[in-house]
Order: sequence, then C-alpha cells, then structure tokens
Amino acid sequence: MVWFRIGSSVAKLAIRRTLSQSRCGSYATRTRVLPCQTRCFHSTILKSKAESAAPVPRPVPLSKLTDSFLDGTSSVYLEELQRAWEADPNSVDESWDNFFRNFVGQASTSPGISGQTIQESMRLLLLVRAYQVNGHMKAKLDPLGLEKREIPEDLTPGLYGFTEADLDREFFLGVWRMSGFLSENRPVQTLRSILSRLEQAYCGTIGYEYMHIADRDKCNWLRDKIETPTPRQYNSERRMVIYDRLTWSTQFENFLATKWTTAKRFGLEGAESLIPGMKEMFDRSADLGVENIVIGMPHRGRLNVLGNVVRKPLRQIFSEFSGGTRPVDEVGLYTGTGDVKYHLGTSYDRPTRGGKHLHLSLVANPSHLEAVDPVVIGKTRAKQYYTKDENRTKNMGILIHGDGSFAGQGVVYETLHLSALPNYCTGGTVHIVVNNQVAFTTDPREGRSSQYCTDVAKALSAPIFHVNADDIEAVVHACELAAEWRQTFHSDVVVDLVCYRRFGHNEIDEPSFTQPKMYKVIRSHPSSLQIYQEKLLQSGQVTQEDIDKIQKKVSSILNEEYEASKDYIPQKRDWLASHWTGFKSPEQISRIRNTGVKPEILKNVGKAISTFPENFKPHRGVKRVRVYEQRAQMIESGEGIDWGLGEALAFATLVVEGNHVRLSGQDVERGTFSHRHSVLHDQETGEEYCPLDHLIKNQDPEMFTVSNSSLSEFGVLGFELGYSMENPNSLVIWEAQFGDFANGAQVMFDQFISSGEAKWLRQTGLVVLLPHGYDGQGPEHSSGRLERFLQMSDDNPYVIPEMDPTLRKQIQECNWQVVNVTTPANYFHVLRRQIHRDFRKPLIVMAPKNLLRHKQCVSNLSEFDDVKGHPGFDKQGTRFKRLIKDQSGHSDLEEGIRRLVLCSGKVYYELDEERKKSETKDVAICRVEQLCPFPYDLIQRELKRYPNAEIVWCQEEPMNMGGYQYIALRLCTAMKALQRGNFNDIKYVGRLPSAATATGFYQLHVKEQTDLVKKALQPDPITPVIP
Ligand SMILES: Cc1ncc(C[n+]2csc(CCOP(=O)(O)OP(=O)(O)O)c2C)c(N)n1
Ligand SMILES: [Mg+2]
Repeated sequence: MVWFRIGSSVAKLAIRRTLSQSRCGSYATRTRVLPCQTRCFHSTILKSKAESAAPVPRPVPLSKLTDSFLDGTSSVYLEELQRAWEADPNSVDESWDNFFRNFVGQASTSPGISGQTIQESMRLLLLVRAYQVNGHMKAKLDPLGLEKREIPEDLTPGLYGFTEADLDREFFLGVWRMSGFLSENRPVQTLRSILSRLEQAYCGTIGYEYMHIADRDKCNWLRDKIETPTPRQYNSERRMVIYDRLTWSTQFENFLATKWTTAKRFGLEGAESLIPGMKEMFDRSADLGVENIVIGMPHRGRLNVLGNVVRKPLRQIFSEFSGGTRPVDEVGLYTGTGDVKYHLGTSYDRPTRGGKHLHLSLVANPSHLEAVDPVVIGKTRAKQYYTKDENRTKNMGILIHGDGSFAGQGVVYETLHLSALPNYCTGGTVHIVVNNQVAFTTDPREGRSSQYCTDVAKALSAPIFHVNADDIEAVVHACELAAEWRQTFHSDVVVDLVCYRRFGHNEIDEPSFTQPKMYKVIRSHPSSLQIYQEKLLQSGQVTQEDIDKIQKKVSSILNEEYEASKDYIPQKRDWLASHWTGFKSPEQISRIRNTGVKPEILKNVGKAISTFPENFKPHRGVKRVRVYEQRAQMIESGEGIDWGLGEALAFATLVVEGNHVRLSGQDVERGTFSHRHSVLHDQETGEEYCPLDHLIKNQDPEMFTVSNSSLSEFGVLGFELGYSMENPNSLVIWEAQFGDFANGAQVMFDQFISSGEAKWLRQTGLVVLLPHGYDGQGPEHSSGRLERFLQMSDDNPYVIPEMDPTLRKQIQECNWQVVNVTTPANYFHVLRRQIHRDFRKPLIVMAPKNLLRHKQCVSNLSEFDDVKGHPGFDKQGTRFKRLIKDQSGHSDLEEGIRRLVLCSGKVYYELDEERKKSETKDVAICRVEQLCPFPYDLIQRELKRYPNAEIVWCQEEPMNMGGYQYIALRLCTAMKALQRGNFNDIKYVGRLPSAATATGFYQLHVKEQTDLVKKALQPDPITPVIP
C-alpha cells in the first residue's frame, strides 16, 4: 500500500503551485497585501539581448510532451531548466529533454514566423498556462464591483518579455496533446488574438479553477468546454425560459416580502439566479440520465427552492407562513413538534424542459449549517443501492452552501472526503455555494483563511466554477457544465455563485450596522432580473410586451395561490415517503414480534459464516483462534456462542430474510477489538473474503456491506443516518471506535437522531454502537456518555405508560432506545427487533469491550431460536429481553432476599463473580438491558418478587454520569406505584461525581472498581444518597 492516494505528481504539483502562485485579495477572497506589484503590459523585465538573438524555432509536433511539461508558470524556472538541460540533458524530465532537443539551436522552417525566439515561444506557452491556472483571478466575478483584487503578475504579458509592439506579431503555439484552442491546429496566431481568446475564456464572468486536477483527460475535457471559439449563445426561446425562471425567483421573494413584511424567510434577494441556475442544472442532468436528485440546503433561499424548484405547492408554503397548520385530524396521524418552515423537507416529481421527470427530495435539516451534507450523500447512496444504479448516474446529490459555512464548517471537509471512498461514493455531488460575500455580519476576511470560500474542494480535485450571479446566462452555463461534469466524471464539482445579499441576514436585520459601504452600493444596484431584462430588450430578441406578459402571469399565479392558501389543508402525503407506506406512526399500535429464528436456519447460516474457500489462506490467528474453527465449533455444539458470532448470526439471518445490512465506521471490518473479523485477508495474495457475502445464491455483494470508513464521526454517522432513512428494510449500523469519540458527531445525535422524527416526521432505525465500559483505559476510552443519550430521551419520568403487551406503544412514543446488552443472544435479538416491527426507532447501544471475550458472556444457540421450551422462549416467544432477571432460579416470591441490585452492562459479571466468591445468597442481581424506554413492567415484576429487598442501583460510571439519574427517577415512579418507598429508598453504588469520565491511573481504577463491586454486596445496608 502506498502512502499517497493518487500519485506523487499531485503532491509535487501542489507544492510547486503553492510556491509559484502569488495570492491576491479579491471581492470574495480575503483581502491581502500583495508582495507583488501589478506589472504593466510594457514591462520587459525578462527580455535580454541574448534572448532576442536566440534561434527561431521550427514548428515540430510535440506529441511526446506531457502535461507535466507545462507545470511551471515561472519563466525563471524555465530558464533554470534550460541551463540544467544544457549542462546535462538527463537532469531534466524526459518531456523537457524532448522539448529542448527539438527546439534549441534549430533554424526556422516556417515562413510565417519571423524573429520569434525559442524563449518567446516557451514564454507564450507559460502565459497561456498562467491564464489557465490563474485567469479566474482576473475574471469579473463580483456583481457589486467592490473587488480589490490585484491581477496576478503572471497574467501580464510583460512578465514574459512581450511589449505592445509584439501584439500583432505572429507566434508559434504548436499543436498540443491538449484540448482547447492550443489544439485548434492554428499554430500561428498573433499575440493580440491569443490574448483576446484567453481573456474571453478565462476572465469573463466565469472564473474557472481546474488546473489543480491532476488527471489529463479531465483537464482536457474542461479546456475543450472553456476555450471554445464561440462563447455560449442561447437562442431567444431559451432566453425566454431563463427569463421566466428568473422572474419566478424574483417575484416569489417580492411577494413574500409584501405579504409578510416582518416574517423571517432568509430571502434570496441578490442571489435570485440560483433558481434558474438550479433548474437548468436539473434539466441538463435529466437529459443526461439523472432520475432522482436529493437536495440539501440551508435556510437562505430555501422557500424559493421549495416553491420554484422542488415545486412544493405555493399555497402550502403560504399557508405555513400564515402560522402553520397542523394537519387535519386523521386517525394515527402523528404531527410531532414540527419545525420552522425553512427547515422542512419534502419530495415531489418535477417535469423537466426536455420532457423528462425528475424526482426531487429536499432533506429536512436543522439550523446547524452544513450538518445535513453527509445525510444527503448517505441518502443518495441508499437510493443508488435500491434502484440498482451501479453507475451512479440515475441518482445524484446536490448540496447548496453559504460562503461562510462552506469555508468554516468542518463537516464540509468530512463530507467531501467520503466522495471517492468505495462504500460511500455517490458518483459525484454538485455543490452550489450561494456566495453573498458575507456570513451574518462577518466579512470573508474575518471568516476564512483561504483565498476563496471554495478552496476546500480543491483538496478533492473538484473543478470550481466561480460565476458572477448577475450574468444569468453565465450562471446557467456554469450550472449546466457542472451537471455535465458530474455525469461524465462521476465526481464532485463546485459552482461558486458570487452574489450579494440585498437585505440583512434576515428580513428584520440591519446590514448597514456592519457593512455600510457594501450596502450603499447594494442600495443602488439593479436586480439580476432588471439587468437581464435590459440585456434582452437591447438584443432585440424580446419585446417589452413579452416581458410584461411573463411578469403578469407570474404575479397573477402568486396571487391565486395566496388566495387558495387561506383554505389549505395539509395532506397526509406531505409527511410520508413511499417506501415507508404501512409503517406505523408513534400513535398507531405496532404488534410486538418475536425475533427467534428456526434452528435449521441458524445452523445453515452459522456454517456459511464460518467457512471460507479451500484455497484461501487467512491469518493463522484468525483461522484457528478466533473465527473459523472456534465459530464452526460453537455452531456445531450449539454452546459458548460469543459476541462476534452472535452479531454475525443477527446479520446473516436478516440478510437471508431479504434485508439489507450495512455496518460502517472506523475499522469495523476487523473490529477495533479484533472480535469481528468480518473480512478475511489472504496472507499470500492479500485478497479479501467476506463470508457474510455468501449466504444466498448469487447474493448481491452490497446486500451485506461492512466497511471501514474515513476517520470521521460527524460525516460518517451523518452518512449512515441518511442511508437509513431511505428504506426501512435495512439494518444500518454505525460503530464508533470507542463510544468516547461519538461526541465528535454530537450535532447528529442532538439535531437529527434524537429529534428528527419529532421535528420532521422522518423515522430511522439506525443503530449506533458505542463501545463503553470501565476497564482502566483512562478518561478517553471508558465512556460512550450513556447519560447524554438518556438525558435526551423524551419519556416522562413521572408517568408509567401503558405496558400491556397488546396495547404497548412505549417504544414508539419515545424518541429512541438506549440499551446496554450483556449477552450475545440478547444482542442478536435487539438487532433483529430493529427490523421485525412496523415502525423504526433509533437504537443506541452501549457496546461491550471486555465482554467480547469474557468467558461468561456467551449464549447457547437455543437462546437464538424460536423453539418452545428453549431458554429464550417465554410467554410470548423468543424476544429481546429488556431486563434479565437474576439467574439463581428464584421463584415468583423471594422474601429472604435482602437486596436487589439493579445494574446494566458489564459490571453485572463483576458483581456476579463477587457474589459467587463471597458466597452471598441473599442478594439478587438484575440487569436492565434496555434503559430507555424504561421497562416499568419488568422492574415492577422484580420489585414484587423481592418484597423485602433493599433497592440498589449499581453502576461503574461516576454519579453524574451513567444511568443513575435517568434510572432513579423512573425507578422511583415504579416504586411509588407499588408503595415500595421513594427516592431516598434507592441506594446508589458507583463512583463519586467526577469531571473526567474515569481516572487515568490504572491502580486507582482497580481500587475504585473493586470497592464499588464489594459495596454492592456488603452485608450492611447501604447509606442513602440524601443523608
Ligand atoms: C453551525 C452553525 N453555527 C452558527 C449558526 C448561526 N448562523 C446562522 S446563518 C449564519 C451565517 C451563515 O453565513 P453563510 O454560510 O455565508 O450563509 P448566508 O446566510 O450568508 O447565506 C450563522 C453564523 C448556524 N446556523 N449554524
Ligand atoms: Mg454568506
């Protein structure tokens, strides 16, 4: 494995470019003091006598020259190269060697070229190259004209020794293995025409950044599009469509502004061309085969996109503006808490200009900027899986960003970095940055260190098209080009829509407090619509009448929709996605199903997952000790099934039942703790084998997916969340390396997973595995922060809900489930339960570490099956056990038990061991496997079983962490209902409150752990928490 991803040339190129490019401040770039002074055109700084006397080159085909030949943009560099070559031809790259051999010292054979020096020819090429690399620095991108950019000196012909006298001289440019005008077979051109072509291609209202892309074909493809002899031209019909779309965008905002003068809507004024740009991009994408587009976007312009692009009925948008209506009373229609209008998601079918249909989904998002990015990408990938879109050309993700957030939020980078990973790639995301040159009140110069707000995308070799948003046709062109790029190269592309924000951050904000100069200019700046209107009228292609007609039409439809909004009643379809038809809302009872599996299926899949091809040679340790021989033996004997096998059986049984299973996270293939080994590596060939891919005949290799991820929590968890939301018939799991690291994705937990259903009525059955447990690994490797997940649970601690199995909706009504499971069989069932129910609910699992190989932490195969009389089979059948009662064979009434210790997780095994060691017989230990929602029925069953017992909650976490605070309130409610005491009757055994999750001193850890385990079993009563 090499240390770099693509090729060392990329790194070299990047370094060289950093050294050679002097950066200048700009409109949308950070203002910088330039070390360079803009050079005048007449400068002759590099032209020496010796050079002017140099021999004239002959036009030799340079077919052997590679792109790398043109990497440098510095003439000094070129001269140095030549000197080096003269001293030793082997000291330079082969392409340069060819070049110098072909040119230097040869007399001209071309009659059209006179007085041209080899140096001039090379310098001219460097000038061309400079335009390709840095032309965007001179492009007219700022609609407000406030740019203070200094033109980089490498765009001044004087730098290369050219003077005005050279303008009408003809120069040799050669026929290159390069697309664009250099390849047009016009080797001889005047300097004037070369310059005007370069200016037209690179310095108009679109600034292209693409020369950071190492791939020659991609660069050529773009050059071909950029360096066209005739600039883009739209016919009058097309122009009217663009005009119509711009009118809709503009009038929509105006209409909202007049009807709801003080409402916050985060209008698009100043960036209205986003809407026609998006529509044209979508049309082009549809022409190129795209059928589904998943959109993620922030607040700015969202309503406009919803109304004009996604085509959410305007009447509905207006109705929501007038206060928002909860949907009509309909049986089982859950409305949740709702969210403000500019966060809601939706999906609609949209006809395209080319006569196709596009399905558009706008993903609901929180205020947290950019947090939706990975969710959109995950959802897109899931759509690709379910539609068998192997080329990834039918389903596309598009993300709209703000300039401040694109540059500032780390999740942007985390998302971009998923783009080329085998199990996360979506064939390219199109990014549009609504670059209004301000973030709330912050100027770019204070908001980012990079030149452009889009620079982050260069790390991923995405082309970036900066476009002046006032030139609507340029916007349309850039958007179409982006769609074409995506469909051709299946990789990310960025459109940087350089615009402005006509009003404040929102409509009731005063922008002149902080940007007085900018807003002075904005006040007298015409809208894009006015500018375009003027242009069309001047062209003579359009009459004032045509324009009036469109204006009138749009205005009357807006008014009609407004009238209709007054009686608008939301429909159920607004809330539900198609794959989810039949799934129950939190208000509809869903039957509890068993999760046991037929013994023969268990045996069969068990064999399949412990077998590998005969000639495959896995590591000896994996083969013998961990996976194959031991697992095969466990299946054979039906005993001693460990965690890894329990999990694999859950995956395998779900897959054979037709479900898609996807597990992702850092190092999940092997498993951080080396317990999973789901992918084997042949020790000789390096080949990989995943047994779970071979459960059924011709199994789709993606049906079971296990994938190591990039080292990201926020991005990858978000991706998996998006993936899980697409189709309910999939078990999607994200595993943290250690639970401690999951808070890097805290936004995902807070804004999406815990509250997404309540806010946006979107269910997910996502499973999150958080390795958790106190085993002396210090404060960063002990805690998955169980307390946070419990604290965010929305079950009322003082109310016992309906617990009758036939009427129970406890889980459905709760925002998520939090478990800390202690047996492989119970883990198997809790995973299967995620799928075997008619609703979906996130599942947070405090996953074990040392239980993975704990001798006692094993199950028998009979606990996995559905056979009556087997250990897992109770009154209802075989199911996940929300609580595991004491294993001492107690009867329904045990009056002699003096203490009932309730606990959760691996501390159980330590308590049990101590109980055995101390031969304590009068203490019962129950495991609360499902902490949330709280298993009131089972807890009360145990309270009744031990009527005289002192009630103890034992945990290994500090008192301000772990389950204590959540459990104590609910346990108290359960006890009160049985008249078994109150809060002070709940005894606490665990660590004292602490700032750090755990001690870093191993010896101290051991002492603390031993003390708490001993205390839980001590003969004397335990002192109450409240003295
Ligand atoms: C993660 C996050 N931090 C802070 C905010 C508060 N906030 C809302 S809008 C905004 C400015 C965003 O600027 P930009 O990305 O340029 O978008 P614009 O509003 O200019 O369209 C900020 C800081 C937020 N919504 N999300
Ligand atoms: Mg902004």
